[in-house]
Amino acid sequence: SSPVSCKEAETTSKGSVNYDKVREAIVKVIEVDDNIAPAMLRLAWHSSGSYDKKTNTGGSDGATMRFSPEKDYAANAGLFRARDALEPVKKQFPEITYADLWTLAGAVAVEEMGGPKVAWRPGRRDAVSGQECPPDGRLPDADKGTLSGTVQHIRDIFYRMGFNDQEIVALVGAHAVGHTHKQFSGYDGPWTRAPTTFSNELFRELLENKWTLRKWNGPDMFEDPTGEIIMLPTDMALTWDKEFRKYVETYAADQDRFFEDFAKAFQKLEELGVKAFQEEAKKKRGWFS
Ligand code: ZEM
Repeated sequence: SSPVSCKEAETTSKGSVNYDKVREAIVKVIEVDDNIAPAMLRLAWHSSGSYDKKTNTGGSDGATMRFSPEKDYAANAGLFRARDALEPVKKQFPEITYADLWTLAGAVAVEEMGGPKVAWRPGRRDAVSGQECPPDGRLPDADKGTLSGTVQHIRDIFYRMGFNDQEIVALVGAHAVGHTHKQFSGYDGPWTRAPTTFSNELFRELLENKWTLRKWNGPDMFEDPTGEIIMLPTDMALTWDKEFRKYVETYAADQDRFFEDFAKAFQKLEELGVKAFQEEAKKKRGWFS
């Protein structure tokens, strides 16, 4: 008998999971506190956005953010809120993997906030230790000090995952929902006045409001004339770079188009590096393509 390989030691969701029931349980968690929905969306993004195309490492497969060192990376500060909120759902449905649960919660959160339906399918494994954690530094910083440096950084990070400029702008449209938190990132405030409604409002605010650098002793950040809503340097950069701006304008004018493109890009994000899906695609392609 052969020794147990790493792969066999990992667990996958068992066939018996009723995903509609899991969806309902996630919805119930959101109904208790709708501020958790943006945090769930961010958990799904940060567990998936660690993917590196070249080495085919990182990504949602494994749910490695349960472990150190990944859970302690500065970029992931505050995401314990979403992980903890989903723990009772995992207890109720122990057969689902964390990796499937977190990505499903991201899709359900988008839908519950009034966004598009995101196609989602199960098949992600759970790693059994932090050994598979991706290295720190794979998620974007909100500021690289200069406009050109910040624009280049956004492209470096998202091209590494396999996204193009249009997909980048669509994905960052998620900042229509949620808040920045002083205690987690140093930034402070929501991007829109409807932070639990998924919409194209980030793009409309970017183009139609007046943004100036906030005068405070926190990190460089932009605010509107009321000081109540904010933009990160990376958000502003989408309007200052000519290529990015084209898509900001398209999405500001056409929410349906934004929803369609976001749903596609977000499904792609959640499926980056998922071994079961890669195997399936390989089989489908066959030998010669
Ligand atoms: Zn975010 N994001 N993000 N993002 N994000 C924050 C919060 C949220 C960047 C970033 O630095 C930050 C994407 C892309 C990028 C969400 C979703 C998605 C915060 C505030 C920061 C600093 C964290 C805090 O203080 O709690 C950067 C630099 C990005 C790319 C350039 C993409 C892509 C997302 C989803 C598809 C969401 C929903 C939040 C709000 C979380 C919450 O707790 O309310």
